[in-house]
Amino acid sequence: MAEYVLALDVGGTKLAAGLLDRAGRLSYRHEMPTLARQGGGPAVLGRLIELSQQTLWAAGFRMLGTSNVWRRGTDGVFAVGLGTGGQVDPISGSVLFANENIPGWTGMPLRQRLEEALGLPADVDNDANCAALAEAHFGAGRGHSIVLCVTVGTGIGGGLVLDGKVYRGARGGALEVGHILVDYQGVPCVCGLRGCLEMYASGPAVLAEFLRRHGEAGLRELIGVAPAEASTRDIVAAARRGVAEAAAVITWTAGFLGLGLASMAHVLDPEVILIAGGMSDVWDLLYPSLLAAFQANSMPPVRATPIQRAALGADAVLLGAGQLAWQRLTRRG
Ligand code: BMX
Ligand code: ZN
Repeated sequence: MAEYVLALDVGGTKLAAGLLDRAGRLSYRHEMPTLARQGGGPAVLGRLIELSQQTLWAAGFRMLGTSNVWRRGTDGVFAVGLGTGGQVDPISGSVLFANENIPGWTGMPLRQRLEEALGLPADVDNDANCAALAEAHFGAGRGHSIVLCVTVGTGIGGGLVLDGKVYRGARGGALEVGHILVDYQGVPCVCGLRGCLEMYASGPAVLAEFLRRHGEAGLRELIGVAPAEASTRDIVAAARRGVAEAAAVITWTAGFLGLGLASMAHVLDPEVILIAGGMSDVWDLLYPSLLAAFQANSMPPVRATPIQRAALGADAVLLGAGQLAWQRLTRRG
């Protein structure tokens, strides 16, 4: 008899789902694009529910009557855990505020909708909180009691795990570290503020800065891509080929990340800082400038804080979301 929970991840770019067993093994992983700008929040929720059902069906599970368990013979899926972009009320499981990376997500009663659609008890938390929980328990944060995990992808998210528990703040809004202001008169942010770290150091910020510097002609001539098809990946690939203008933008981006991390470290003094999310795939390109900026902008003793690449890769949010669901089942006994 095998026991599972369904783990879900809603990011600005992709939705992911998988089954997690008690030992932390993930299986039946499925993905689909978020298409955040197509149909708004209700459409994203519809796709998430479809992905959930597909994942359960593909693994051979069926919901029998009103049992509140998906069954495959004697195996069962007993709960669902979701990590999503946006600030989440951990009690109601509703989105308190999501920025324009997921339009129409603010106010979405996610726990209630998932419970209705899937017939399973649901827990919901911010995606970066989930990644931090997973890294602290199973990843690069193991053995540390104050772990700050910063996810750098479509957005920049943060999670702080203190003695194994996620710190959520008074209202569920803690660790929105992508919105630390690094230039108060700077670039308008998707959250409505101006000059947020996310506008300088996220994945999309790399492409945006390249365009500010070199325009569409620069994309064609220096990178060799048509502007309509260009992505941050193209800039990264060009930097690796030795295109100096591309490498300079990545260095600039990493510098802002280091600056932002210095502010976080001054507030939190974590034992270790972990960098997760899609941009951690280019760790070798980011790390030297990131570390230099961190050290140049921080005071002793926090200047000595180790900054490391997270260990769980693209599955960190799923592993943490599943962990939330397992924590609920364990509490219930
Ligand atoms: C944004 C914000 C955070 C989130 C972070 C990383 C929204 C929708 N998102 O700053 O809550 O943790 O992005 O999100 O308000 P990702 O989409 O890059 O995974
Ligand atoms: Zn912002």
